[in-house]
Amino acid sequence: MFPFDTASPQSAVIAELFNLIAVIAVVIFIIVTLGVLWSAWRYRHQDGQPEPRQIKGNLPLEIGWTLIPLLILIFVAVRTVAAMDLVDPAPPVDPTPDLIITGHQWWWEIEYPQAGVMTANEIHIPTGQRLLLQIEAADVLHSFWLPQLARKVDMIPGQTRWLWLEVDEPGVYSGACAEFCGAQHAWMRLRLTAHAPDEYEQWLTQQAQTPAQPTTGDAAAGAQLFQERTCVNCHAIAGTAGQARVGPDLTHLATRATLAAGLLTNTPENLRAWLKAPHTLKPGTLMPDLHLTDAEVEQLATYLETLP
Ligand code: HEC
Ligand SMILES: [Cu+2]
Repeated sequence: MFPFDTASPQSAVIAELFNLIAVIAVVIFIIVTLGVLWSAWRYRHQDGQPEPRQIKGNLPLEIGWTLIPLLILIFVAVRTVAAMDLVDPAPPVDPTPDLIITGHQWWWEIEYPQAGVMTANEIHIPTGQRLLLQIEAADVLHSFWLPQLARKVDMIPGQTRWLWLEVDEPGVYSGACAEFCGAQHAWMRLRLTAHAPDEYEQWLTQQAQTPAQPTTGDAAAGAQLFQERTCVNCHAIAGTAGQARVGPDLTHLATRATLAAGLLTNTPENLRAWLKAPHTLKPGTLMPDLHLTDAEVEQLATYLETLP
């Protein structure tokens, strides 16, 4: 979980470069600081002491302190370019993304174009495969960042960027938006689960299913409300008329671990609290408070929970 722990070949290369530059910088810092302290002490004002020897125009010194930093910088530049080449090779000419990630104020849209799966805020991938991510922004600048796995990628409206992503070990990895994007920037969290390949296939197959719409009870009443109470203008649920992409896809909401981009764990109580008063929980969120009655909240939540 510690952000300096690496969990992908790409982040290992980044960490190695970071450590190398940090060591060089610390050594230079120590040498310069000791030099400054020593001269300040050695040449401090003392009565009767003559002016120290002046070194203006000393050719060997001037060549030395130009050449040494130049060589250090060339070394760092060569290592940096080599690391960039390993971490971030150019995408193929006609790229087919495995995932499309779009930053929204304040949540992440996650699409698996080949499987036709849409989800939000929680990425699932198989281990040991190099995936190509297409990175987009819907509204303002965001930045896609999974510290243990890959470099940061600025998300810029109207510009497509590409990122290679690969994870060695199954597990859950945290990420966040790394570019200030408005009031709830801090609650734009990301969660990546890396599965063994067969487990991943199960997850993907499940997500690709269109759930049956309920026909009785609270759940059916909730389905009706979902179409009537403007939810449908912003949210998609597969198998219904709702196909909007203003807010997160809710088809398989019940399978997600969190709500509202990491703000809440996905429990029945939290789902109801969110529908009742999204702005109390996430001030400024673009999900409107629709002043639902407790009965309506209950029906909508039951509906969303019955869609597996
Ligand atoms: C104007 C567009 C809009 C309308 C209308 C709207 N929502 Fe939302 N909804 C959003 C946005 C945007 C978010 C993401 C909020 C965030 O995380 O900041 C959201 C989040 C949610 C979430 C949490 C999803 C997740 O994956 O975290 C649920 C559940 C939800 N809405 C249900 C509803 C229901 C039910 C209705 C109708 C009563 C509704 N919404 C109406 C825009 C809307
Ligand atoms: Cu953001």
